[in-house]
Amino acid sequence: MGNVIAIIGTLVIIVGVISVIAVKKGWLSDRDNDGIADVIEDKVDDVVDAVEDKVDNVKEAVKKVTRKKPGRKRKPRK
Ligand SMILES: [Ca+2]
Repeated sequence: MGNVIAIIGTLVIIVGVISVIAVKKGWLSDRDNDGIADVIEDKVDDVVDAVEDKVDNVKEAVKKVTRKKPGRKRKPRK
């Protein structure tokens, strides 16, 4: 798991560096001039939105599972 995070982190840094270079060279547009290309910002927004949706779904699912349901008490052992 640590390796996966390291690989993703490395990829993010590489993409970030390429992005900054591409913006500086004028290959990619950058509407807010923060050095991160618009295409990448849009992609990151999409991914963040998707992840938030997934997190919400998981939270809802957990709530459903952990919610106490009336009339579903465990039978007492004899
Ligand atoms: Ca930007």
